Order: sequence, then structure tokens, then C-alpha cells
Amino acid sequence: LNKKIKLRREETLANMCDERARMLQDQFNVSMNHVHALAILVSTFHHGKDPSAIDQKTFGEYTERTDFERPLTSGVAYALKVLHSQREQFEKQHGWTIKKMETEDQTLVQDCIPEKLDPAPIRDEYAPVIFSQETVSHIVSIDMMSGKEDRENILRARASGKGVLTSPFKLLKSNHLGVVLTFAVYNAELPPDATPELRIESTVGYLGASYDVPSLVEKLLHQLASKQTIVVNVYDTTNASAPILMYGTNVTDTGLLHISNLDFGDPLRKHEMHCRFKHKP
Ligand code: WA2
Repeated sequence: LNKKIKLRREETLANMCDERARMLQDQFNVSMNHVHALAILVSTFHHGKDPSAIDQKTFGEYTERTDFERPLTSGVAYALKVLHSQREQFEKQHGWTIKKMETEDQTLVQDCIPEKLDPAPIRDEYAPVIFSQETVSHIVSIDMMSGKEDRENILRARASGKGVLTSPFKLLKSNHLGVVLTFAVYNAELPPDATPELRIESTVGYLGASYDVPSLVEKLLHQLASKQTIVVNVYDTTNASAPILMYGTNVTDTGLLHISNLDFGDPLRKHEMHCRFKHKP
């Protein structure tokens, strides 16, 4: 009988964990598709029209009104690919200088005090944010290639043509770990088998969404009346020997554990949901 009860308990935990993992994965997938559609919107109405049919006001209104389509995101933004030879003309046209994300004093960057941000040092190319949803307006004018995680994402997104995810890192103006999803925008419709070289050359910009993981997973789990039953943790397990805790508090509990796999659509990243019962039997 004891064995039977134990088995039942394991099964219950597995079912609850799998259900939550599937919900999180599905919501992420839904929002990823809408971020992809936004990249196509910018391609069609900003780069595909002369004059452009999108400005900051249009982008801000449209992304705010369609926010419900992108569960778990805290905001979307569009960064333009600017070569060094185009920088002066670009800055003159926009009336501001391209800013650098990292400064000597990291606290200033975290707070995103615009006057405190330094101009971006000379580089071959930049990715300044030109349009943003109101919720992430603090990243406008910042060169996204000057941040390690954002830069890696931009390079991988444009060479692959796929939506790509960063490792968890501390987002600007947020006290939590988050991830950024990036889609490249191209100046022409490319065949699915286009080479990375052709893709890089055809790139005109980068549409990105930020995910404040702790607050958004919390919101999702809150919808299920399970918080008093199980404890949930979400990890980035890309580096299997050094998992990064993205949601939940560190656990020392060695009781019954169930691990559900999470697929966020980027084959380079691995994620897992770990579930435990709150109370011992
Ligand atoms: N968005 C919001 N907060 C951030 C951030 C970011 N990146 N990086 C650090 N904190 C415009 O991939 C292009 C968004 C980057 C897209």
C-alpha cells in the first residue's frame, strides 16, 4: 500500500509539473510568433515603403495595443543596422548620438539615465534602437551591439534567420534576470536556404522582445491554484554543469523532484522546469 501511495504521489507531481511546463512553453511560443510577425510588419511598412509608414508614435501605439498578443514579454523594440560610414548621417537625421550600453559605473546604465550614458565608441557597425514599446522606451538610442548578450543575439539572429534567445542576464532598468528574443529584419524576402553571408548582407535591423522571467512566470503560475501545493523553479541548463536559476528560490530540499523539459524554440538553449511538493507526506 505504501508503495502504491508513493507511486501516486510521483504521478501527481509529474502531471502538475508537465502541465505547467507546457503552459509556459505554449505561451512563450505564442508570443514568439507575434514578435516574428512584428519583424515582418517593420519590413513591410518601414523598409518596404518610401516614405516609411512607421514612426515611433505608430510603433508605440501599435505595440501597446497588441501587447495582449505577446504573453510573458515586458516590451518590444526595433534597432537599426547602422554601419560606421552611415553614423554621422544617422545621428544628424535623428538628432541624437548613438549611446553605449556599458559604462564604467554599471549602476548608471542599470538606471538608464540618458544624460549619463556615453556615446558609443567607434565600431564597424551599430544597432541603435529607433522604435520602442512605451514599457522599454529607456533603450531608445542605445547601441544594442554594445551589450554582450544583445550583441551575440543580433549576430546569431541575422546569420540564421531564426528567432534566437540570450542566456539569462540582468535587463536594463530591471532587478530581475530576463532573456531577449531577437529576429533579424532583411531588405528582401530571402529563400529558406539563403547562406549566412547573404543574410548578414541583407540585414537592415533587429526586432527584439524582452522577457522579465521571474515576474512573468509568477503571473502565469498565479493563474493556477497550485502555489500552496508545489514549488516551481525554471533553469537555463544550456551549460549542464552550471545551470542558471531563472525563476524561483534556491532549493536545498532533497525530497521528491520532477523535471519537465521546456522548449523555447532556440535549439542552442536548453531549459528545464523543476517541481517539488511543498509539504512532506
Ligand atoms: N530590451 C529591453 N531591455 C534590455 C535589453 C533589450 N534588448 N537589453 C538589455 N536590457 C531591440 O535584439 C534587438 C532588446 C534588443 C532588440
